Amino acid sequence: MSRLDEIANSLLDFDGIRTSDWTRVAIEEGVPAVEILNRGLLPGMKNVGERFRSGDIFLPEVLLAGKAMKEAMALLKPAFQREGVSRRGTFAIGTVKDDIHDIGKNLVIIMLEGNGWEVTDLGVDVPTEEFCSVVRDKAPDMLGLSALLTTTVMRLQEVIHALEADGLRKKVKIMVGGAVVTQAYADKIGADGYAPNAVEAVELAELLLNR
Ligand code: B1M
Repeated sequence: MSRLDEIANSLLDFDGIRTSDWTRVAIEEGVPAVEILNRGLLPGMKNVGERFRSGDIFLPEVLLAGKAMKEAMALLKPAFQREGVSRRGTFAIGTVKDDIHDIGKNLVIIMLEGNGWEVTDLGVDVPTEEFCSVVRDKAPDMLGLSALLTTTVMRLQEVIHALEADGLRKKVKIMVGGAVVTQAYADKIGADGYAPNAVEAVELAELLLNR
């Protein structure tokens, strides 16, 4: 079994120690961070999600897998930075109000930082007003909004409306993402862009910055 399969399987076993150990081994053996992410951690987490949806596993197990993924991502962060390039722009990002999912957002952050962006992480369950005050006070080039639930996706539009009402909308480019978000929804609410994953988020951020 390859290192990357070991990583994916350890997530399915909710075994954070093994996930971190195999991630460390892969890094030491020179496997690029993006490979460890795309061919180890992400397939493992996808399977966890599928098993959760089909009722094979329950929330405590998902939490354990999420924690294992977070720890492995912390190990990958320096590798992403080493493999990254020069400084780009500034990016503030958070998960919208009533939503505490942050694994995907944190991945986006790691990839952005690894590609030279200066990122402010606003965290999870971020009130709409906080997104507005960050744009007002910190004037980032980009604002990123993440939503994972059908019950929180409407917050994306809420933030855009609030920025418009405060006269701030034109001051920042807005990127949205998260499992429940689609390109069609992003277009409908007037976001500047949508990315389905962390790799494309970085590509899109660069595109939007230069637009
Ligand atoms: Co939650 N959860 N969860 N959960 N959880 C989902 C999202 C769900 C699809 C599971 C399911 O039913 N199959 C479902 C949502 C259903 C829906 O609304 N359509 C769900 C539910 C229902 C819930 C609770 C309501 C469960 C409950 O309490 N009954 C609850 C809600 C809590 C809340 O937020 N208020 C809940 C709780 C949790 C945990 C706390 C246990 C844990 C979160 C831990 C954490 O994040 N720290 C958790 C997890 C882990 C999941 C699943 C299994 C995995 C999510 C994940 O991390 N995926 C998830 C099932 C799934 O998505 N398959 C599920 C890996 C991650 C890398 O992908 O987050 O999609 P993702 O991010 C991607 C892209 O979306 C994109 O790039 C990332 C990297 O490629 N992306 C962006 C994300 N943000 C972006 C922003 C961008 C651009 C791209 O620009 C700004």
